[in-house]
Parts: sequence; structure tokens; C-alpha cells
Amino acid sequence: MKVAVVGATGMVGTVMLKVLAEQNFPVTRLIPVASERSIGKEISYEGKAYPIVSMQDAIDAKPDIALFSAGGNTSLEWAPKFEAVGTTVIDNSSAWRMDASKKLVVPEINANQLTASDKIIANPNCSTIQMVVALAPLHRKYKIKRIVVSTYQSITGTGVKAVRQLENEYVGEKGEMAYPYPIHRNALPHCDVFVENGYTKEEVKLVNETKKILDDNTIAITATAIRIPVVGGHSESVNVEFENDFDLDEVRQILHNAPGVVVQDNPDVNVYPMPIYAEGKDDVFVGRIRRDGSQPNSLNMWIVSDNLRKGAATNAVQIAQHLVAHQLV
Ligand code: 2RA
Repeated sequence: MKVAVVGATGMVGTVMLKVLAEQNFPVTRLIPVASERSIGKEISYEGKAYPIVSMQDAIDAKPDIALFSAGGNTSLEWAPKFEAVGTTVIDNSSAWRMDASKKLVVPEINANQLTASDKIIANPNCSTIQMVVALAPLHRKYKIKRIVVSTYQSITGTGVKAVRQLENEYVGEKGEMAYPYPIHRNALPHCDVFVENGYTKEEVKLVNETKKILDDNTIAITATAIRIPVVGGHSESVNVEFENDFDLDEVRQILHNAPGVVVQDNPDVNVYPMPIYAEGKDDVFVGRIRRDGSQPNSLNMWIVSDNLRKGAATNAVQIAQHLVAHQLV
């Protein structure tokens, strides 16, 4: 399988290469693509050196699959050009997610919708993926009426500049700022950019993408996305109201059996999910599961996952694995 990785030197691109190797994905030829200044440098993959090439050279190589993590504008411009040579694109940006003609895929939930004619496939936003992996099986059983979610997001979601800002602030050094304020010893209620109604794009993504993935526009959702000085993954406090009542033990059993979910929930011995332990893993960790006594048919839970892995790279590779396993590429 000829596989292009567009954005191969970025944080998500680097993790995509790592996950491809971990999963023994059937790569016969790797085609790393990065910015002009990186062309000619080499990427080591499974003990072999591959030169970083230009976007056009990658297209000319006619890859079977192109994993994109290079921003929305690059995806809008170049994904159709890969499609035109028969490549299937799996894109991590927001460019195609809400396009009605494109599938927005979390393999555990809706990969069965994919067909060979899907040549540009959207990978959801990291904070959306971890939430729907946990909520989808409960939605199927109890039908979600409303979700109130507050996220506590890793600075790795912003990128290398944010990691450097925190490292500089740790040691009291000045440097390039990824955020308008210090992130060390701080919490910023500001992920991505603000839109006209006072929400941020991150919060709007959580609302719109969740409805598309769960294929249910009746679900009421509101979100607040916070950036915190953490690197291991995103955490989410989720309050969910169902149309139907539930048994808490049955909820735990459903989550325990859900693909991609690990339940960590025993307050008696301080067992609950934390980003420091989620880092580097592909699971969605769920804990603090408890009924919300203030509202009928409602419960609270705490959801943690590595935003660079299941929140981006691993989900994209899992989509590629589904395509290969079902002969869709
Ligand atoms: C963030 N979800 O965390 C966004 C993009 N990765 O900043």
C-alpha cells in the first residue's frame, strides 16, 4: 500500500507515522509530505529513510491512501487533487467535516457507512472523538436528549508553539506566545477562535460534529472548551440527559463492553481517568460515573483520552485499517 502522510513533520503527522508502524499497517511505500523548507530532508520509517517530497510529487506517485494533518486550507486545495488520481484521503482538519457529501468517521461508531466511493473522509475533532466513543453506546440504548460538556484540553492540541510557551513559562523565560496569556498556572476559556455568538470554534465543533456522527439532530448540546497546562490528553466533564431512564450498573456494563472504552471508576480507592496516565494510549478512559440527582434520566461522567492518538492519529489510522480490511481501497 502506497501511503502519503501530509504534514509528516507536525505533531499529529509524527504520531500518525508512529501508529502506522505500531499497527504494522501494510505500507509498501511511504510518501512523506511537508512544507517547502522540509523537502529533501528524510523521514525514518521502520528502519528505512524516505525523502520528504512536495505535494505535487506525492500526487504524481498516486498513493492508495493519503493521511492529512496540514490544516484546513491545505486540505481544501489539495485533497481533491489526490482524489483525482484515485487516492483515498483521510483528513484531520475541519475542512470537510460538516460537508454533507463527506463522511465524518469514528470507526467504533460509523465506519460501516464507508464505501469505495468515499475518497475524502473526515476525521473528527479530538474533543469530539473521545466524547462520542463513550456516549454512542449509551445513545443507542437510552437515546440522548441533551449533553452539557466542559473540556479541559491539552496544549498539544494547539501545537508545538504552545508546548514551547509552557516550557518557557516553567523556567521564567520569555518566548513566542501561542496564546494571548500565560498558560502556566492558568486556564484559558478559549480554544480556537471566538465566533459571533460568543462561543469558540472548538465548542461549535463539539456540538455540530457530535450530531453528525451520532446521526441525530434532535440532541441538544452545549459546550465550554478550556485550555489547561497539561500535555497528556484532553479531559471532559460530561452531563448527559437521556430520553429514557437507566440503571447505573447497566450503564457501567455497557461502557465496559464498548469498543475503545476503558472504565476507570472506583472512587473508594481513588481510581478515575487522568491525562497523565492516558498519554500514549489509544483508549477512551471513562470514570466518575454517577447519577445526576438534580435532573431525571441524567448522569455525569469524566472522559479522558490522548488527543494526539485516539483524538487524531489513531482514529485516522483505524479508518485506513477499516478501508483495507473491507477492500475499500
Ligand atoms: C485543539 N481540538 O485541541 C483542537 C485542535 N487539535 O486545539
